[in-house]
Amino acid sequence: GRMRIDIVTIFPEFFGVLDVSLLGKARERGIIDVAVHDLRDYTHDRHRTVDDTPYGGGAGMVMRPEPWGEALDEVLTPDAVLIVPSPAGERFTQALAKQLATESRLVFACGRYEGIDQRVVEHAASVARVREVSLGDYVLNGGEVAAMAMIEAVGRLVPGVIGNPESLDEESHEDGLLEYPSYTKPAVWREREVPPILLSGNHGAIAAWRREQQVERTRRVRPDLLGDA
Ligand code: 6GU
Repeated sequence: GRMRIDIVTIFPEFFGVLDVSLLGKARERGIIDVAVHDLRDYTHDRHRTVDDTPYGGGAGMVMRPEPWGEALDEVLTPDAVLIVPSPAGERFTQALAKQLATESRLVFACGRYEGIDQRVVEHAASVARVREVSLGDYVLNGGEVAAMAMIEAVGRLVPGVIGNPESLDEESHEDGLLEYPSYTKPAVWREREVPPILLSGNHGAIAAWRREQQVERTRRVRPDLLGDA
């Protein structure tokens, strides 16, 4: 275990939720150390300006490089991976989450508006490893919610965060398939029965049924995951 996460954002209060649940406990236990930094603390003008109009014209605002430069000078060390959430980034996957979970230091640069001046990313790449990462093909207002999703996906893979690590082996995406459906007591609820095979005690038959459910569900809702097979 033991991971340090720094987050730079103009909305530090967004990250209050990291105090609760699984990640909150991991922080209390000292496995994950999170520090949130307000980008506006690295401005020097009266209005604490972080954005300006885009060169070349166009809609929206772009985050100015100077406050980002000063913030990253403070938090970005050569051993860190800088993650820049962006709809223009590579796709975030369980494989990337696993890779990031082995790092000792992650820095998240949460941009708003139409993004951060690209020179910030280029400069950062001369200091540390940089990944521009997207959650998927839709647009959020800024990187904060995306960073939160990535921190949760990565954080739960850090050794010691989850009590029962075997539970990680049976989830969606672990074997390239979606998860099988789950049931618990009562055995009949509102006249709906739990699939009888799950009550059979036949562990081989149960494993085969679950695999069949995984394949069927994946073919129905995510055929792209199956490829040509
Ligand atoms: Cl990482 N950022 C933003 N702004 N929008 C997104 C995203 C990230 N991933 C999907 N949409």
